[in-house]
Amino acid sequence: MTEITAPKSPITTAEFADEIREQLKYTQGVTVEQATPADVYVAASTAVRRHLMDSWMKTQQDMVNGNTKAVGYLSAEFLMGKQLRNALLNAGLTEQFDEAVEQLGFDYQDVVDAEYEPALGNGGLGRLAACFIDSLASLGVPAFGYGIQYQYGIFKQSFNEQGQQIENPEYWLANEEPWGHVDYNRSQRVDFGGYVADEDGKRVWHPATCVRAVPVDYMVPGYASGRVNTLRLWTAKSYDEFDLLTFNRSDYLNAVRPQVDAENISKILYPEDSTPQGKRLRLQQQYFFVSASIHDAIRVFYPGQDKPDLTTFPDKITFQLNDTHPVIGIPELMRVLIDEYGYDWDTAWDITTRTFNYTCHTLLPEALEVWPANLIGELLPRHLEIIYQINDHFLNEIAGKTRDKAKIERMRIVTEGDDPQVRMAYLAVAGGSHVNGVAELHSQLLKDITLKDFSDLYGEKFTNVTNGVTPRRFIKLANPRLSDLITEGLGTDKWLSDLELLKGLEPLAQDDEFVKKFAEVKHANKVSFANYAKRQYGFDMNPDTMFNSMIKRLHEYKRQSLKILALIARYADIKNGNMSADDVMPRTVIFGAKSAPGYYMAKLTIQLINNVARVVNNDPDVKGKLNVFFPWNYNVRLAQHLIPATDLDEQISQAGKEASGTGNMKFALNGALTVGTLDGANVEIRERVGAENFFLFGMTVDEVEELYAKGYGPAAYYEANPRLKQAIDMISNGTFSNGDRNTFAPLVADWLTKDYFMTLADFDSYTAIQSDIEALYRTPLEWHRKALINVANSGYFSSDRSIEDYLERIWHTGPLAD
Ligand code: GPV
Repeated sequence: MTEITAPKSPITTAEFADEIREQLKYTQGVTVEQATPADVYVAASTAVRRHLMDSWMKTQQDMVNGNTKAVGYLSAEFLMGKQLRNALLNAGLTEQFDEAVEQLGFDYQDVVDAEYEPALGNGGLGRLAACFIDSLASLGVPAFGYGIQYQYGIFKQSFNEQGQQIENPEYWLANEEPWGHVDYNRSQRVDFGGYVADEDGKRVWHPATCVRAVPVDYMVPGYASGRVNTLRLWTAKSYDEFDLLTFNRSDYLNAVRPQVDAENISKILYPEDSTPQGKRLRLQQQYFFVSASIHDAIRVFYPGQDKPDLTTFPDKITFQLNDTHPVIGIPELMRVLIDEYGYDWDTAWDITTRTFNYTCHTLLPEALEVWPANLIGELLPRHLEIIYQINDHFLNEIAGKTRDKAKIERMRIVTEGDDPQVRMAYLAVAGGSHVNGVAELHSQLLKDITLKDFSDLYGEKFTNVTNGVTPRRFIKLANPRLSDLITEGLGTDKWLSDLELLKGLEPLAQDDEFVKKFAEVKHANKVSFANYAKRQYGFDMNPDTMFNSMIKRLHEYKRQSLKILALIARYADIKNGNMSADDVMPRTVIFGAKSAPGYYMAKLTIQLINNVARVVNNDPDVKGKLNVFFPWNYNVRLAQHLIPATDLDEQISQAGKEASGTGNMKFALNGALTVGTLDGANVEIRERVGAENFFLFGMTVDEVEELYAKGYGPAAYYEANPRLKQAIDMISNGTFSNGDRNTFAPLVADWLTKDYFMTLADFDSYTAIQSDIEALYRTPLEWHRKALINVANSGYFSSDRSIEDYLERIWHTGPLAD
């Protein structure tokens, strides 16, 4: 007997169909006959939202009235993915929806497809924020996600004839958007610019301009918790619609200028990932959402109070800083406490440092945000004063802890010199209670290298919380076949809220019949993906080949180039007849990646992958043996389709560079085997699933360091390995550029002279492991057994577990009482 605990609404299909009809009629004003799938999508979404309303309101009331500290997750990115299916799941309305929509004469897939994906994030960091707010709600912890409702999310990617990336604006709000509720009555004023003056012994900020931050609220329904939290995304509006006087003089553009300037603040997401952009508008964005959120939290937790006792603020809410983007919140809270509420410095500092905590998501020192003090002074003059004061206090404090002058100098929050810079990561460590990295190895390296001086003096602040992913979206919604099989195997569906229960599948890995069922699920998922890829992209994929995926942002440190070089080497082997047809294990290699628009090397790598795909896929000599596909515009939706269909997953960054990775977790949970380096969370995945169930290759962090120290010369590797040499030569001689030798010359030159991430040095061990991979794949039962063992041992990588770690180690709060 299988135990089913998933939420199920008592509403019948007929009743839900009536609710959809009613929405169509009274909200949208169309009949069922006139309605398009997009209309039905809006109507059904509105209906689901109504079902969640009571829980949402109750959660908010309990949060304000109760005494459980809330979590405010401050993040410039929330990469939510589509909402409808997730809301249906948590409202217990999935079946009713599927049937009701069919009864109304629509295909439910068409209805679900009508939803635009809100792509308000770049990659892992933004998706992590979305997983975290899902888990917070599912655990019943009162929480706000605070961010920006960008009008344009991450760009829509396409490829031109030459295989180059083209960025197109993604106006996701072009159609009716039923999830966000624009709450004009809860808006906040955010000031900018101007000057600070001494008045009655106080510093008073006289801003030059202000914008209106209007909250757009999204429900964040928990799974089986009865709780619905809020994602509050701010949108920028002008206070003055336009200047009538100017308009009457027919100077239209100048008349609407204030409006344009204000609304520009939430216009567009910066498409940079792990590389900070020192842009004025970006700093405005950061301050805009953080200032609005802090004031919002005071409004929520001290309703109607003119003189609230803000010494209790850290007991009401704890703010998690998702990387350095919201760190301007530290001087902002200081300013609010001192200037707006009259607290003295020490009290304000005590409140502030108890309120904030900081998560760092990188190891690349160049990726830590730094702002010119001049720019901060121009936009936020009072904050700059406060930052300097924090810096002074901080330097005094550490002078009491160490006599090492050089160390003290290195730890300045604001650098000295003509063009002083504010180091936001340092400000975050000084101004908060805890600092965490996002995987064991990452947190260790933060302490040992990136933030060593700080961990020497403030060791107690440093901790680790390994990332996780939500099993609701990334197993249940993405992989219904596997979900059913897991439930069958465990005899319960409780694993969806307690993912460690997957461990119960381990004995079944010794049951050949169960392993065969597991293999059938994978195959069916591959067939589905092949159909999807045909429909969406026109690709012809053979589900009887190994599906080998590499999906992530295009970054040199992630080493897509290692994959492409190995692939070219394989192509050459087949073409040269170095491998007999029988030796070749047929593979379908699938890439998904966006590059930052200004990242030249990354864009050239995209172009190379596309052209390798073109040549390989059109070469009759390798037909049936090797195919390469690069579906454009990789996003959450594509991830949900591709991950369940993947046999082999690539996590091949240079050791010591990937903070954690979260794709690696999604793949392991969906029964893919990983080929990877000892980097980020790969280390912990391998520990849990077992070394024999993970394809490890490449240098370790220590070996990388040694090789840098010794002096790394990539050309020697090129000369020493004929397969590597041939692969690079093929790129140079124009094999993938219609004979043109210049197209990819910058890539080749970089590999041969710099190769900062040591792609060439790891080529040998990467290609060597391929024979292990292929040998195993030839015995499907053994392959799938190992894949199942991966699933069984990956329960730790639920974001529910990450949140529990945050609760225990950092936030010191928990679920609301019932
Ligand atoms: I810094 N990450 C990201 O997506 N964008 C950024 O700007 C920065 C980090 C990523 C890391 O690269 C991943 O290793 C990590 O898994 C992810 O953040 C979530 O922690």
